[in-house]
Amino acid sequence: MRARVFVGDVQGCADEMEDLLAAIDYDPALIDLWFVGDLVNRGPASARALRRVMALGAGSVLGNHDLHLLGVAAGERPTRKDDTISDILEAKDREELLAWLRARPLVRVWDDLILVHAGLHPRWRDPRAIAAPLEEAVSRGEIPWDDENLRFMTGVRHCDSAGRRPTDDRTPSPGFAPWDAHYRGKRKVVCGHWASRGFLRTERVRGLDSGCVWGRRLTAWNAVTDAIISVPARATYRQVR
Ligand SMILES: [Mn+2]
Repeated sequence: MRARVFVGDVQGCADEMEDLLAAIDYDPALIDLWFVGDLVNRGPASARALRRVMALGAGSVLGNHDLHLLGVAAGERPTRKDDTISDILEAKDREELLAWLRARPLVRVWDDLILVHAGLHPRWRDPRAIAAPLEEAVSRGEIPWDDENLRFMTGVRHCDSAGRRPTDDRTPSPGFAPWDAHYRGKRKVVCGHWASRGFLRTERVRGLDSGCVWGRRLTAWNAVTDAIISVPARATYRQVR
């Protein structure tokens, strides 16, 4: 059986991705490779990272930074001063790169696992049904920026038992908890997005954002063996605020 291996937030850390592929002995014939999203932005080599994932034939769900790139490219979102996506926006193969991203799912479900960038809402009984119309819209180039479900799956950290999110996600008031405190689904969730929380292993969650772009590590999780392999960042590309 092909091993399924999941990789945390790359965010343009293309060199570390190469290090990690070597560390897991990546062979496309043996390993089904998936990324948790946020392939681009904040790191040094967004275009190279994205091209490499495409060339590998690997899968990925969309993260908030991937959506941001699509929004900037479409002229729907302003660039931010710490964006590092100009290499993609100015690339000859820009349309190819953007088209590939637009065709990515937001949620991928297997019998035993769910892959999503940030997390799942406590009241979603069927995350695929929630994601499908959103993916449809993204694939048409019509990103529903204000859709609460889209914002939740690509951006949640804390929420309450009804899925409401705090005004201040960094220091939430009592009643809010990490989203997975409310998650009761039978499938294990593989996600990223929360670098300050670091690698997370609980009964129901594998959180793979170990902060490579912040100078920490890039992490892979093997779903068959439940083993973790990680490589160190080669540099601190962004300072923790
Ligand atoms: Mn993210």
